[in-house]
Amino acid sequence: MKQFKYLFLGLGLFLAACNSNPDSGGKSVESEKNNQEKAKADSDNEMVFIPGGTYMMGGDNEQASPDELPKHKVTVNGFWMDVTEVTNAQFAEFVKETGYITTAEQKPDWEELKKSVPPGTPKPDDSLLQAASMIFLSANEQVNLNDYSQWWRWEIGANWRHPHGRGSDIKDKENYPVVHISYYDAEAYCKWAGKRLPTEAEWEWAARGKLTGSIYPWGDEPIEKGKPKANTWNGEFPYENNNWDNYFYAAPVKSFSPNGYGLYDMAGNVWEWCSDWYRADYYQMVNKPEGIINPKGPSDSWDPDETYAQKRSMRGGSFLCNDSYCSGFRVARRMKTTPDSSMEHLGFRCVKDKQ
Ligand SMILES: [Ca+2]
Ligand SMILES: [Ca+2]
Repeated sequence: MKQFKYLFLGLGLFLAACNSNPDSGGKSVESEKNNQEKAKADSDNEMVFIPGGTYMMGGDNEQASPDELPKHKVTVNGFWMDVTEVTNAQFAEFVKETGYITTAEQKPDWEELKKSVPPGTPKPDDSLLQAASMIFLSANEQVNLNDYSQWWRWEIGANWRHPHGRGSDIKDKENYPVVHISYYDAEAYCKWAGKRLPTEAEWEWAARGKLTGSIYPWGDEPIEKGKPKANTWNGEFPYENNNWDNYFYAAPVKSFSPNGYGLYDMAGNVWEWCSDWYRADYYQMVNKPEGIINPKGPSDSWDPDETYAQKRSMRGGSFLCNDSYCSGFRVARRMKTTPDSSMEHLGFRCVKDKQ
């Protein structure tokens, strides 16, 4: 059992501290409802143009971890970006049209899975190799912050339609960010929408919201000073959340003020996939006096903590990040996990090239 637990922690765990309701009415009622849902998805499908520019990419304060350094000169071309994380309504539209089935809704393939866990890990029992995803459960007391099993659980039946497991649903949560989305799912959605995932360089440039060298999308004011600025974890993770920002789990998109470009929830709410492979030493590879233009990430992945796993990058932090442990809501903070991972606090937004 212990090995099994480790197996699934290896699946997608990173330092994370840091429906429809079937109508009983006739077809016309159902059709009307579908039209309304589509209209809602369309009206929410808003993008904003992020002008190109040059900036110093990387950590801005003493919280910067080694993979955020050195700060280096990066130029990105202008692009369009979704103003919000992709919502349940938007993702539902995609699924309705394409019949897409997310990674979390499929029985895991052990041959694929074993590439993401320590070599020699034995195959778990078939009863456990079921369609499932990682859900968050708060602890009752202070726990070892290196032991992710204290607050994450591999939950059979958890997926985007059931964010907190089989007993939960997304009824009346059309404008919440879709979660339990793997990299493959995010990529498929963006492609369907005629868009793509942002690079880390684009994401960070956009998150900075016209500010230079600031720690957060709103500037340098600490997260818990002034008014709530993002959906994060207020208190001691993972056992005490005083809900100062009013949301224990995910919040509806646009619940907090946007940044200087009009982008919402670039800090907190849910983590957002980027297109880059993750390498801890990537910034050293691209640190050149003349700078680098439109970096798209390395050609392979390297995470010194789990060298056997190939990981993609994600940005922005989530409702599980607090300042003392994860500080994922800093614009420069990098995070990583394997592309087949799905979790209750992991979603995405898309970008589109200038046309
Ligand atoms: Ca919160
Ligand atoms: Ca976010």
